[in-house]
Amino acid sequence: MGYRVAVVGATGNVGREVLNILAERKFPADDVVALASSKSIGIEISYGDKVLKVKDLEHFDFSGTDFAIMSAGGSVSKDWAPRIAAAGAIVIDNSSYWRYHSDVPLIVPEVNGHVLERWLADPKRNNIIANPNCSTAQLVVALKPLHDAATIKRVVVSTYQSVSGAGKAGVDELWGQTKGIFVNDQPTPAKFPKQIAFNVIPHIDVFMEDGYTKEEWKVLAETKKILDPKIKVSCTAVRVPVFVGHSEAVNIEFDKPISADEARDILREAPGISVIDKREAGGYATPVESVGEYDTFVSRIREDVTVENGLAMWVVSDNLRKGAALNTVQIAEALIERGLEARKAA
Ligand code: 11C
Repeated sequence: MGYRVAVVGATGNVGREVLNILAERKFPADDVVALASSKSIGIEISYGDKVLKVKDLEHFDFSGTDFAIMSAGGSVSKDWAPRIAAAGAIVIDNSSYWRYHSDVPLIVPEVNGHVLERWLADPKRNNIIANPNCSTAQLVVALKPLHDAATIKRVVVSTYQSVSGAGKAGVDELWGQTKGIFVNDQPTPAKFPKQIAFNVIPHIDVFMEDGYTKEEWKVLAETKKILDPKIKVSCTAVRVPVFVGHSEAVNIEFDKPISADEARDILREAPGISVIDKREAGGYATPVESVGEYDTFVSRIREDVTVENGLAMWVVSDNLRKGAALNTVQIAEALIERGLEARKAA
């Protein structure tokens, strides 16, 4: 018997990508339903070679649903995740709302999928699993195999984040400003705080008291929760005029030596990673090549000679896939691999 999946927030960039990925990966679903708020009822969206009509979240009966994959924003997740979970479905939530709750696992299957075994066996589990921020997901996939080889003490990461991380409004703003500049229209920032076309903006999400932004804090807090609370992380998060694909320049300090050659060999064998690292023009990954891919790409691996036991590298991934939709589907797959059975239809 197959699983019943509800995609909540199905009309958004990430919700649509969840449907694509469920179809592409032939997720063992008997039934997939697209849900959104009442204003989207009846909108048609693709699920493989089928077309689904969006249904109203408010009136959907979740009894019998196995997985609710939510990408509808924090306030919807805050209200709806507990209600859906109480109906017996496992909620896999893309928003940041549940990520930092101590009783909610924050999962990147290649990194801490093992946590799900204990979670599944816990009769008191609250049925909510969180998906990390896109910048964190690709970072921890690349750090994990290196951390296993030589314990990581400190990470300094600068992100180059695409506008799709800010949703459709971000994509539209880059597109509109780029076209406008060619006809001498003055760019009017709306979604972003400054002009994004032909510019970069060192500010994502709100400012915190210590001067870091919330986006930067998320990378720190989530890396600790997923990988190791002892790792120190400093992040500078920057929005760049790229449609899809986040990039990261990462400097890592280990507790013992690890050469660039060793790191390259380790990363080549690691799950979810493609190493593209020729020391020549074009011998590295850029965000454009990451679009539509499952893997996180690691390039420019070299020893950081400014610290003891240091490495530097460049990490690129499709932020709508590994950073969001793909990871949620992989969490559902990881639960099935660990023995979760489909519920009997209500
Ligand atoms: C961005 N990383 O690029 C953000 C989007 O906490 O899930 C995802 C925010 C989050 O703007």
